Parts: sequence; structure tokens; C-alpha cells
Amino acid sequence: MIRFLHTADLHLSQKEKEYSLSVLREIVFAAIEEKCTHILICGDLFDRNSDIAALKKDVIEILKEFPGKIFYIPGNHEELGLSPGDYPISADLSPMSYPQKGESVKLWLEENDGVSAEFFGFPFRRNLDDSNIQFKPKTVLYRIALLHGTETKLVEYLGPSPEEADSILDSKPFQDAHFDYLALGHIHSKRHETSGSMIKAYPGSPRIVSMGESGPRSVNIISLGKNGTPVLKHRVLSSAGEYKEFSLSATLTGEVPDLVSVSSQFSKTDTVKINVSGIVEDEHIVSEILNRFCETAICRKIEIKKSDLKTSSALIDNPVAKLFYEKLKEKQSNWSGADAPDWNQILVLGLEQIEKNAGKK
Ligand SMILES: [Mn+2]
Repeated sequence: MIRFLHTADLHLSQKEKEYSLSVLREIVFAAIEEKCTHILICGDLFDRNSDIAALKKDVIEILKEFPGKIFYIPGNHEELGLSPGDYPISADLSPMSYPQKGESVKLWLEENDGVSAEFFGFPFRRNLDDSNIQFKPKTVLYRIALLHGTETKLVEYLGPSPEEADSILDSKPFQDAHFDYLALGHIHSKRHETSGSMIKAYPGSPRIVSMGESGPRSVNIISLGKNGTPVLKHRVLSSAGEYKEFSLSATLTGEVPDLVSVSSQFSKTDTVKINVSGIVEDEHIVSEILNRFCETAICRKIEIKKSDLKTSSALIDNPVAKLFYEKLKEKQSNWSGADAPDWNQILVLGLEQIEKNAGKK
């Protein structure tokens, strides 16, 4: 049996050193626990080229804990900060094995327990298709490729980020050469597809690289047995946490009543974004409440978006709005019935309508 852990797009960075290295540690731990013989790292292991020199000592120390082999290809991010055409890896990154400068592909031939497999590692390049790759007839049980780029059938939407639109991968030559598994990197959300008998899979980024990357972060574990069919499973990484986003509204007096219930919906490894909207009388009060919340929130990272928050004074410069506001306040203070309406909602709706009509003139 050959069993490998497939990951990509960890984006180790000095900026988030502790967090990104903690996820690398869990990846190695997972590979050991799953009894993997190999780890495949399919590009963008480092966020920028300068991160290689800065973090290589820590990375090597962590990777040395793994008793099997580690195959690696550089992605487009390893080139960031370099002059075009320069090969991104000049340092010795063993125990990782990877294509060297000038090598357009590296072939590893592996055998374990009567199971044989070829692993082809392609360093990132912007054009990889029928015209520049050719394979000899398959003589082993499994053929695996390590690739970094956008497989268009697996990625339905190619924008607005130009990142996804460059580096198109054509999987046809791999299918024609009877590959069994394409170990892909570049796309940060996990996905896979089987075409014919070939699995094409992005494990997704094993950590949160950018805000908005929601869902559990995971790696792929692939088992190659004697029957010639790879078996794929996902393994969630708990140290990566999850990205969680909440939309809350502030009351006119600046309180955010749902903040309390939100804090029970994330944990210390999570990355949190809270969008606050509404109309408030005094922006300072709501800012103070939100700052205090951020200081005490138990999570890895928190960001609050206040751009949808409006102050009533700005709107009340409009004489119609001012009249509406005063009438509403009067009605509110004279209210004696049991079921009081949501005054804040009425105010927000009313002011929004007045603002919209004012804009039409
Ligand atoms: Mn990439």
C-alpha cells in the first residue's frame, strides 16, 4: 500500500508565522497518524519568495518529524518578489524533494508492498498542455501528477481575481496517459471530480489565507492499494479554525443586541468578521461597544466592518428627514399600547426612503 497526504496552498508567511506553522505541524501529525508513506505539497507552500529564507529553518524542523518521503513543487507564490524567469528555490529544503532549476518535470518512482506508482512533479508554469508534455506508456499500477494551476472544468468561475484566470491547466494529456490522480494546487476551496478513472482534486488551502474562505479546512488522504483504484478521503485540520461571518444591526442608541449570542458561535482558532449596519445617533458609542467586544473576543482574528453604519445626524440635515424623526420621537414617547412597534426599524426604513427620494431630485 502507498498512502499519501495531499496538500497545497498553505502560504506560510512571516506575517502569520505562528498560525501557519501550527497548521504545518498538524499536517505532519495527520500524515503520521494516517500511516502515510508520502506527503505531496502542490505549490504555494510559501506566501512569497522572501518567506522561504525566513521560514525554512522552522519548516525543515517540522518536516523532519515525518518518517516518509515528501514531494514538493513550487507554485506561483514562490515566485512572488522575484524577477521573471528566476527559479524560486535556491535553498536546500530537504527533507523535501522537488524539481531543481532547469527541470521541467521531476519523476519519482515509488514502490511499497507490491504497489508501484510514478509521481510526476511539474513546477508552476503558465503554459502546460499537449504541446509540451509527453509520457511513455504506463508500466506501473498508478500514475500521479503534482500540478499547480487552474483546471477549468473544476473551477467554474474565473474572476474577479486574476490569480485564478492565469495558469490554465489542461488535464487531457494526463487522461490520455492513464493518470489515476491529479494532485492539484492553486484553488483555495476544496473540490474534486472523477473523469473516466482519473480523479482530479484540489484539497483547498489547509488554513485560512484570506477573509471569506469559509468551511472546514482539510487535506486529502489517498490510499493506493493493489486493485488499481485510488481511494480519497478528506481530513479536517482543527488548528486551522474556520472563517465565520455575521451580520448584525445596531440600535439607534448604539447598542448591538446580538453581539452576546454571536460570541458563543466561534472558538479560539476561528477567524471572525462582523458586519454592523443600522442608523445610530452617536457613532462613538457603537464604536466603543465594538472595540470592547474585539478586545475580549476569544478567536484567532477578528475584523469589524462598519461602513454600512450611518449616523442619524447626517441624515437629519435633510428637513423632511428631520420632521419625520421628530414626529416619530413624539409618537414613541406618547406610546402607551402594549405591543410597541420596532421604532428603530421604522426610523431606518423611513430615513432610507427619504434619502432615496432626495437622491432622485
Ligand atoms: Mn497559487
